[in-house]
Amino acid sequence: MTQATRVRKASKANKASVIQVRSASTCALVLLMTIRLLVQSPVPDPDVALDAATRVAVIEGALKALNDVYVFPAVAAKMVQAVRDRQQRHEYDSISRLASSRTFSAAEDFTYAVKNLTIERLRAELDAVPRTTPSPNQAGGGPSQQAVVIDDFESGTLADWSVKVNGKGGWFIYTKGQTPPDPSKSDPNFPFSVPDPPQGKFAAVTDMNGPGSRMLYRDVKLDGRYSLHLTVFYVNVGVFSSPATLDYDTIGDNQQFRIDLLPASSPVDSVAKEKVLVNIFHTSPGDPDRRAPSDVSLDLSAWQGQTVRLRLASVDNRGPLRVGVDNIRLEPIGR
Ligand SMILES: [Ca+2]
Repeated sequence: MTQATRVRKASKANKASVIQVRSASTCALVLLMTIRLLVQSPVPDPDVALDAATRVAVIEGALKALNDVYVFPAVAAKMVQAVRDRQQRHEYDSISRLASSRTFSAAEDFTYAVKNLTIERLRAELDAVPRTTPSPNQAGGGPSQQAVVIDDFESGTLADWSVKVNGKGGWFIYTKGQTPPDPSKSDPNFPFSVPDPPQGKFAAVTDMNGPGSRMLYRDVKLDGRYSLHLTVFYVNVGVFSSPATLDYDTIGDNQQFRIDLLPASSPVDSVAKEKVLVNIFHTSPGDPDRRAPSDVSLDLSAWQGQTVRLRLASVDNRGPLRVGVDNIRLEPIGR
């Protein structure tokens, strides 16, 4: 997990700018911003004094809201821990007052206030950058919902992902389609040559200097009805074949790129039907040897409320199959 903490805007072309909370240390920022924004709230009512018990209630409310609404549960857990650590160090003890437009008298009120005011005021403060996932309180017809960016790779890292590689090569961040991200892991006999990143400056790509199987995956909490969208491309030197395995070290050919949704509990290298919720994309024998960057999408509303695993896998033992992805996002459905 990167330690870089960033709250940033999505591309201007896509007005659906999105909060990207990228590290455990961001939790402290969110909480402090929450309290700071509440303190700075332009409301006429006098401040409310925060005694120790009330301060704890605010923190607990923020952590509960985080767990309830944050889209990446593993990240949320680390963020919660970061706040717990700071709490242990008494770093929040100096916060003694809270501005309010109402009188909060119970912990439940603070929980409500944190859940509702935090995200909304963060949005206003950050030039209308929307939340990472819809608040349950707005799911039934509140303001129009914004896309949730799972990753556009503009962080320049794969720190939010897990990678499993068998054999040669790997998943990389790249920025120039004619420049291998790691020349030592790129086959010079078939030089790296893929489209430039289709969105922004960075995208994710596989490169290799020999046969292998390379899986890129992360867990996503679907806190509402969404359709998944991602920009997908590939450049294939070999001949496509699609056996029902991600094992490259087989007697037969295995040359394929597939994207699947798995239960979070599934083995990351399984393609067994009972281990896969749905296939999102796959190559087939006879497919063209190049795919220009283009959108792939799938309605994920059947898995609303679940934490699922998004897995991108490329296998090659017939020559380099370089695959890429960018601009992975969730678009709300029906809101
Ligand atoms: Ca990008």
